Amino acid sequence: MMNGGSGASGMSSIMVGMTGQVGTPLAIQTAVQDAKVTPSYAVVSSKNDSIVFESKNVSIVVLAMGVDRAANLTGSTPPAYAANDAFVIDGLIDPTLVLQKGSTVHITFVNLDSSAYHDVIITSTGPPYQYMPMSAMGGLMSMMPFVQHADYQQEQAYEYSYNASFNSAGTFWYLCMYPGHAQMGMYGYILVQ
Ligand SMILES: [Cu+2]
Repeated sequence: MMNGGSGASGMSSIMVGMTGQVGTPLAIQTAVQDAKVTPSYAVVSSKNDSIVFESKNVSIVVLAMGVDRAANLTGSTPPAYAANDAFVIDGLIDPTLVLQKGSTVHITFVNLDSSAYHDVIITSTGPPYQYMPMSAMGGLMSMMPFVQHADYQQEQAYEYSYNASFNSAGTFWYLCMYPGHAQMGMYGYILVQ
């Protein structure tokens, strides 16, 4: 396991290398408003905590934050496995995303946490995840830098965008690569059919 003493110093050097001023600034209010705009091709079910996309050209806004903030923002209850941090997509917490094979997803990631770095990546490797999820990333399909937390005094957040392609049917997950976050349940499920 990677949780020993020698792993800690190696981890801090990785974190120094991967954090910093990453992401484009935007107003927190803008991010919250963007997240409330659901495209016509997205069928959002709060009952199933799922979003079915009826287009192969998909755009999503993925917000990262602590579970309490997510519950306040959405008015819904985080899944039981989400211990600390969560994603909010189209007003749902860690929803299952149902995509069509051959889809391209334009991901706009915004960190709305007040204190922690986050990112969102796609993998075909399912939970449980280790403290350093990199070690279980045989199925990594996308990568992005960690984005700094929001500044609630200045009402400013940071975003980072990229495209992910799903060329084969199957099961995938989106998760945060920051050490410990996926291990503590910062992930959601993707079904490509
Ligand atoms: Cu995170």
